[in-house]
Amino acid sequence: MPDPTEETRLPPGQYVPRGRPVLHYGRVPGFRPESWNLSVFGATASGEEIRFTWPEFSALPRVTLIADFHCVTKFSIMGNEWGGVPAGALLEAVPPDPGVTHVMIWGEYGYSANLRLSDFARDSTLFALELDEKPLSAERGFPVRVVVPHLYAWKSVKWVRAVEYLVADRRGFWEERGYHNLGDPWREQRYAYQEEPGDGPA
Ligand SMILES: Nc1nc2c(c(=O)[nH]1)N[C@H]1C(S)=C(S)[C@@H](COP(=O)(O)O)O[C@H]1N2
Ligand SMILES: [Mo]
Repeated sequence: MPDPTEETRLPPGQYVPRGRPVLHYGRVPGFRPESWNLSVFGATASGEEIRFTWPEFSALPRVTLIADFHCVTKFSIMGNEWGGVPAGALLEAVPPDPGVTHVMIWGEYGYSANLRLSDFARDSTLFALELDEKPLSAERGFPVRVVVPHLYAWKSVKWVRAVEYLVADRRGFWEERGYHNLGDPWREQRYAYQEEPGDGPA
């Protein structure tokens, strides 16, 4: 019998696979705590780039969040328990310039994903350091990944290293390669050809 609560939580066209698939482009990076940092750059209110060292970032207050995870290739991973720093806390620590409308999240090796500031600022958007009360595994994004549960999972950048504040929208890695600029799974915004005027950068 399908679990009826799970059924109403599953966006159109998605299925629940066995286990928890791991998916990414390229190889898994290493982590050196002495040289790791997380940079916030672009249109910050101060005009300065701010860099969090590993001791600084890992000491930020954390919350836990139970959320589902929807990959555009159609599998969904239900009920993940993430622990991490809310994106709102980062916005408070490093205020954006009033003209900021979007952010680009940068991972290791140049992977990137763009978000509207309103999507980034949601309470459910986290910089996750833990999954199921344990540090992330290397292939899930250790030490830190972004989690944006209300959008397709390609926006949930693993091995995150930077946040760029943008005053105009710009496409990230998959958004440049034919995927939808917004990526709302409930509206099945999978591919760029489905975009309507205003959904993407001019
Ligand atoms: N840095 C980076 N983050 C990434 C990706 C990637 O290729 N590189 N792939 C994305 C995609 S398409 C998916 S479905 C999820 C998969 O997360 P998981 O491996 O924890 O299931 O990571 C996302 N984050
Ligand atoms: Mo994905």
